[in-house]
Amino acid sequence: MKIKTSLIVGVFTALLSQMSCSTKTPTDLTKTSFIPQPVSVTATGNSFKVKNSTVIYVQEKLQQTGQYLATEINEITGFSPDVRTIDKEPTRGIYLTLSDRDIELGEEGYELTIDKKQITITANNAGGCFYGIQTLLQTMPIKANSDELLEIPTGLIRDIPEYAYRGAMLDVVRHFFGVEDVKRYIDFLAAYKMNVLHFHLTDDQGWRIEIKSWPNLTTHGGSTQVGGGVGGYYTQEQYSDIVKYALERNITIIPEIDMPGHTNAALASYAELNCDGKATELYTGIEVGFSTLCTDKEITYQFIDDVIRELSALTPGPYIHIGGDESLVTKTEDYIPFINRLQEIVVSHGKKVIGWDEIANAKLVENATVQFWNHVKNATRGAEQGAKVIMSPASKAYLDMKYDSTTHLGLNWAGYVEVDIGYNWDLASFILGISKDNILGIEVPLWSETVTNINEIEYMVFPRLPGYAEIGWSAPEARNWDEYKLRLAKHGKRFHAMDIDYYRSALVPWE
Ligand code: TNX
Repeated sequence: MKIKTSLIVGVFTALLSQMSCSTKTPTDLTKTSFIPQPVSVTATGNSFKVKNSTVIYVQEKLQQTGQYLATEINEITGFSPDVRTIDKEPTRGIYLTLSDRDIELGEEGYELTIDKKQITITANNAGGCFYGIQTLLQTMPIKANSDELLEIPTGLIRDIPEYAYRGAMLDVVRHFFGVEDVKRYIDFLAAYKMNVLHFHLTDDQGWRIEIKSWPNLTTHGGSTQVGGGVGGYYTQEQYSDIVKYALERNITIIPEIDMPGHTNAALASYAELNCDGKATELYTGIEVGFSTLCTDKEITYQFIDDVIRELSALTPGPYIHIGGDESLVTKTEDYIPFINRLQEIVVSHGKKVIGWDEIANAKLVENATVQFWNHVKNATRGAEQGAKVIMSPASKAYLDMKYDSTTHLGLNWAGYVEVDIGYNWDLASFILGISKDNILGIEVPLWSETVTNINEIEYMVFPRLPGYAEIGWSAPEARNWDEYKLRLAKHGKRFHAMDIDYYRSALVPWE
């Protein structure tokens, strides 16, 4: 009899705890696995309920940001929240507001307050608000269960990025990717608070951006890719559409025209750009370092001026990337004056120069930025000239490096980059003598010799991208692999729900 009673009590308790488990409100904000890790998260133990009637209130200048949030909430819940412009603080709902009193938040910081009745995101700029939204979205599932109320734990988050430049590169030359694929890539960056897409638009295998004054660049030069496929290119309208899409997500597009090497597609399209006056054949292999513009012909500089002029007019962001890497068949005595003159052309069109680390061998113009990828000496030379450095060390940050010897895609010339290798390093201690003051931020390039479609992009990008985003956003003291891998594991569910084809690294305890 005694046994029976305790059994009944036991079963009853188990049932009760199961019931309370399935309907339990998530009330501890500090338990959310945010990536990147915010500067501070405080929980207040209650919850905000997102309902069909929830309204998004915005200040005048934040209408578009509010609309973005409404679309995201619609994707998650199926609700269609109203976005209303308001000029004083509401008493309930979600409120996006700009403040100019919180100087500490800088250009991109934000404060997110979640109360029982109201969620408020405050920032100095729309960009900061956008990041507050990204943090808020990480408190919600990618798709909510329709029969469950969406509840968000209450608390306060204050957050400011460590570095101003947090980017990824996409090589659309070796294999071409259409506008929709590029937009999906941009969405990935935005979700993890990255703010730059470096667009590698020209190389030996193709020219991917329409230049109206030199039409053969795309009609001929854009007509193939690695392996001999049909290639492709963006019209100027398509490029502008991508720029706009990125801008709405606080992402700056940095277009790259790689010169004087990596130019076979241009050399094949216009005979006059070659020193011998003969057009080359189109190229579909993956060797590097065999092509060069003819640095002592005047037409070369006319060509560059036209290209940079058209591209600058299409690009609201401050930078043009001039490449400058692996110009193995350009003599040093030609390379240096060429880069010097090229920089002047960029400046004359009102843009700032970025180039791969080799450009530090030339005399850098004011405000030039050097992108370190492989040569420590070049990065140091750049810093000595007063240039800022973007950190993209191939051995840590190349998204086209294989995870391990069994990875079916990617290259391994810089080694294998498992998820922990990609995460476990710090920008400011990577190169002796290059400290935080010299560094603009991080960029992770995805070269596409072996990557042919969006699923393959996803496989190389995930799950490494969130870790790079965290390196750029969160202070090194706040980062540690053993703790990070648990948060990353929780994001596996998000990748899955977003239909991202990610690499299931054995180092991460996926849920
Ligand atoms: C080196 S990184 C290159 C690219 C290749 C890449 C492959 C750099 C500036 N140049 O041309 O695509 O390696 O990993």
